[in-house]
Amino acid sequence: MLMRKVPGFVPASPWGLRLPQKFLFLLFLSGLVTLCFGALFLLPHSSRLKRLFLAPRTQQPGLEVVAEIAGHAPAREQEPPPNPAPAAPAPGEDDPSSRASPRRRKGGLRRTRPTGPREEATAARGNSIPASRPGDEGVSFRFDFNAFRSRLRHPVLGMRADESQEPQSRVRAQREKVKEMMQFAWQSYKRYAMGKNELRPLTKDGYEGNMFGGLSGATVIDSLDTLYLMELKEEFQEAKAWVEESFHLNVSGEASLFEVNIRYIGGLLSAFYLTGEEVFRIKAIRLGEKLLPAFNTPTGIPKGVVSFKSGSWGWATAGSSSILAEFGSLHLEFLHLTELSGNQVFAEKVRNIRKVLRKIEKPFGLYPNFLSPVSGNWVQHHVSVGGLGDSFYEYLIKSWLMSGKTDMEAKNMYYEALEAIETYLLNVSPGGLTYIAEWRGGILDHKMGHLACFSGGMIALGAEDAKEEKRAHYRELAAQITKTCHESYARSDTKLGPEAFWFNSGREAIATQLSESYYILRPEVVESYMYLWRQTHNPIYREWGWEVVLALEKYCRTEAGFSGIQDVYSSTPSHDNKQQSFFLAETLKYLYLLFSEDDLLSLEDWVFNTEAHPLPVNHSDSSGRAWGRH
Ligand code: DMJ
Repeated sequence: MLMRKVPGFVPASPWGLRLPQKFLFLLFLSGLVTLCFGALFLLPHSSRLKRLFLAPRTQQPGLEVVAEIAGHAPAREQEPPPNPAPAAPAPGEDDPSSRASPRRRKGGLRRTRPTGPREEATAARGNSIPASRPGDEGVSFRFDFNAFRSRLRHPVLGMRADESQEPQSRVRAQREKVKEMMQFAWQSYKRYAMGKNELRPLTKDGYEGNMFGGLSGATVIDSLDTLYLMELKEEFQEAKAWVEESFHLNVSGEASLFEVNIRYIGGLLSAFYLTGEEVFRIKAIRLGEKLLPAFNTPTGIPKGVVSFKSGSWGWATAGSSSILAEFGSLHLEFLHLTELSGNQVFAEKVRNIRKVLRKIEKPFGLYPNFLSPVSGNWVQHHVSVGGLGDSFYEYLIKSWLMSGKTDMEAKNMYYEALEAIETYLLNVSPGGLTYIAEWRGGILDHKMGHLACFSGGMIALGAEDAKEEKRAHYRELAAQITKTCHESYARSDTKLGPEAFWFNSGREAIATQLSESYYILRPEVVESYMYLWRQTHNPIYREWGWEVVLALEKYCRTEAGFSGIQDVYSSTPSHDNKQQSFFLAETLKYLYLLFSEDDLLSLEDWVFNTEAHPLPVNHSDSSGRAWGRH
């Protein structure tokens, strides 16, 4: 309605109020509105009122991720929001959709969130943290551990070759030796550094480092599955008790998303799948939730560093690019986090990463190592199958295998990437050694990092599913690369390999400077021996593995644990005073598997994450049910 101004006339308000009264009324009204909105934003996350006003969270059916894992397109393709949606409510958080489902209520599981670490442990033991999550049909989620175990094709620890028949066999003695090394590494850590991230064997104390955002006990979590499979039962119980009572997640530092994922999440997931102990499942999920803020970038490609500080957006304080090997090595663990929690957010995050990578243009079909999480463009054209790139390729072929060979997208991406690598990076030295060089915008660095030596095992693992005409070729390529990596060990004084080695001016498979001559107990070479052994049963791989055992004993074993060395070309090398957690997770595990029967953690049932933590393959039964679904 148009109000015309009449000079000298003060209009009464529509409610017949005078000016002072009207002013007071408006003042009161604005106060009330401010109060209401203030209250809305100050209320706790779980508040119903807040849910009413803020964007609703969507929960997709648990079966959708199984379909995705099984290689079927999800029913609805979802564009990732610029700032991805928050995680579905954490276990114990109030979720309105749970009220909508009488069937879910009937499940009767308490949804009280423990408030501190001790409560976490207690709740875990008593299974009072919910095993159920809402699906879109209101079907309660429950992970059925027994159903999962019944679908494995082999007993987890194998049929146990009848040891009494060959009590003195060499391979048995070799296996026992590796077990003794693990026991020694664990006991030294326990004695001098229990609860710290890693042991410093020379100074006989612990080391926290700055990769884990305040989380402790990396060595404990990394050791769980190795202790279990070596049947070091007492030691396993010590590790488990520490996780129950002392592994606290209420930390607030900045952590490497990749390292926390592969070591902690991977270690906890494996420990759960091997034992069915709820404490591992619950801690894995809780920790997974703490990683989600890292994905709050415009593209959904996570930054490398996540802040655990509450209320933080999780953006890294350092670095403007994300690293291929880091954001490309989340897929296996995150699908299992969804599997064990029913929370689709984890799977959505890695599905989005895959989508970005699939769409982006690749120079010559190669994947450069750095990507901007803001623009989604490559930052520079450095390509490597070693550090910065390595486990991205590994996770493509392992995603295919973990899906029960149904994730066609991963399979295609893997073989396409491998073809490009072969075309542009693969070389044979004048001395006949096959190696994968590094590529800088078209120029090759004729070097291989120790990290790149995992690729022999990866190519062997992928050979069986390649096109018929390529299979023998990939088997041979895997063997040749593994032989080259062995040469890098054989050409040193210690029979341990350097961090990087070159193929230049007549010098082949050796480091050219002291700064690349160190060995930090890395696993990649014995990892490839293990895969090549399982594929070929050529005794040479056990021989080469045994050479490594002897060298570790001679040069890396100290009075209080194992240590890296600073120069593999010195017969009296100095120690670096660090027993890396991956030595217990990977190096000793792969050596033990090398001297064991093939059905101990059979590759038909398990894939190893890039920290050697076994995660189960998705076998479905005749009705199409998979993993722990029933
Ligand atoms: C481990 O943490 C993992 O294997 C990772 O993929 C690479 N680096 C170390 C071992 O060298």
